[in-house]
Amino acid sequence: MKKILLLMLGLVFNGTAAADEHTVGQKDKKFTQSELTIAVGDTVNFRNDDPFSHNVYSLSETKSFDLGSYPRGEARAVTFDKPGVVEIGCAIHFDMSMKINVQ
Ligand SMILES: [Cu+2]
Repeated sequence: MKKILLLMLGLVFNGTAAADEHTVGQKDKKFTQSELTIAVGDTVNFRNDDPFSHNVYSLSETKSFDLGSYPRGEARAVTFDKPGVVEIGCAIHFDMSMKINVQ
């Protein structure tokens, strides 16, 4: 019983340990930041601020994902759970790119 309680406390602690949220916009066919440094466990919200659809994806080993394409005003979130560099792009506009350093 004691063990379980300690385990639960540990989980609560880890879950709230300064996990930050960041927002990166997509505006005028560019990511609003070309580079962003975050901590392991942080979440980045990718928000489309253009009047047309964007995509967000990464093929990086540190974090590979594809958020699909979505319209203006919509945001989709990714939590980065491993340290490393993540190269991010938009599959609709090939010259859109940014880099996230997860530390
Ligand atoms: Cu785009």
